[in-house]
Amino acid sequence: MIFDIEYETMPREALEAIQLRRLQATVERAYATVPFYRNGFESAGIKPGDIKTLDDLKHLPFTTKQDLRDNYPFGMFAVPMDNVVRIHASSGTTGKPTVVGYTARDINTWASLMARSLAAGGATRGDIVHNAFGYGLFTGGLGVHYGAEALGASVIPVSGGNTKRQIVIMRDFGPTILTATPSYILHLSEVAEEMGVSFADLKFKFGIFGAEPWSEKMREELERKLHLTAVDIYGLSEVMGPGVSMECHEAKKGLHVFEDHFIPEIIDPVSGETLPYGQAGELVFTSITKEAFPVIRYRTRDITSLNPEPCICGRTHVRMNRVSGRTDDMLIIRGVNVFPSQIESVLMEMEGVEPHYQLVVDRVDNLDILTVNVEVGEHIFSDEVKQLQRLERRISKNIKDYLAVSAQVKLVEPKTITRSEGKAVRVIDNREI
Ligand code: DLL
Repeated sequence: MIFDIEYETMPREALEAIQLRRLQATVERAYATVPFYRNGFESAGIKPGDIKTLDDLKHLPFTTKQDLRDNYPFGMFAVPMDNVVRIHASSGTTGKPTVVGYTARDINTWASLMARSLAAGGATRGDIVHNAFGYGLFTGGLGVHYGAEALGASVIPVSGGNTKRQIVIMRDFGPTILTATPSYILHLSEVAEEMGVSFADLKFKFGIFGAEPWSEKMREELERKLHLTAVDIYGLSEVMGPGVSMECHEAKKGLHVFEDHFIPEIIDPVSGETLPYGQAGELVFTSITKEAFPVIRYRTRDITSLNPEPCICGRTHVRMNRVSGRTDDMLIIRGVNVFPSQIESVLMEMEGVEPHYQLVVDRVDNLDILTVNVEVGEHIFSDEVKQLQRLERRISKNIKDYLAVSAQVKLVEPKTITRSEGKAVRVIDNREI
């Protein structure tokens, strides 16, 4: 397997020359083989030959999730089905799933990128990877699996669920790398505690967590509870799966985008204008090496910003700051924008509050009411009602002070909020649209 790690530290100019060649080839092929792209380019009055510099990318039309749905299931594939060796799909919360395909070469590229991601996160050949990302149509399980094998590590394909059995495996097999969604990790640590297994006695060195937003405070909490170094992994099935960008364990400060395969842009989600480095907006990706499912200016709906500063790890690839949320997860409560991850940061500052919460939004008499249900520890819950009410008021005040949003806070009994085995459902929106 070729890992192409030399690209990770390449001087900018050399990297950009490679990106341009790859972009031109991708645009040519998408135009020639996918009617959606050909029609889009034609409506915009652009021919593939017009892409002469990387900057010309911004003249190409965007691709949205709706476009993928309109071409469900295989309409965006750029190769005949004979050449497709794998299909994944993401369920999404509404509408049809988005379906993506991979050629044999795409699978190799992905495995190599995932090996590079795991290495950036601290893994090496001698490691044992406990892979608790779900296997199946979701890209997390198989993505990590192929990457770990390509790296030469030993992978335990436990997937999500059967949590007690997972704890026994962790104790008996001695895995050194843990991969899962942060919300499932919380659940795992809780079950371990119930079973009398302490993470301090396990062998984990690094936790590679992602597939959902998680705050810096949550990182601290997980590192403390699990006795490991936690790093963030990002990706989406439309662009490839996990391994689009990855935090290095040396800096733990933003995720390096694998720019030899993907070109990131940040746009203003309303005007579509490209934004400069440092400014937060919607992340857009163009794939430049994929065969079966190339994406051109795909709007991820994820909110972040890009940081071009050099990193202590030596990688020259631009970093994206951790994703704070999705444009479609952003709650607008009486005109104030708020992401669940911001509420999470406030909650996790508070003594006695557990990292299990859910936000419920209702509309009463045309007013949006945000309720934050949050668990507290056993010892707190047995306190007097008055004390609990005081804590509720304190949390509510902090949310108001930090985020300028009014919320009703409800402390709930330990273990009453549904635990997640994959991505947590943080928001229940009861408002009628
Ligand atoms: O979640 C791929 C993945 C698997 C990434 C395992 C990391 C680890 P999808 O199911 O298509 O793919 O969901 C993609 O999840 O657009 C983000 O909104 C969110 N997401 C993924 N990683 C992160 C992260 C996989 N590290 C969607 N931080 C993306 C915040 C994330 N959000």
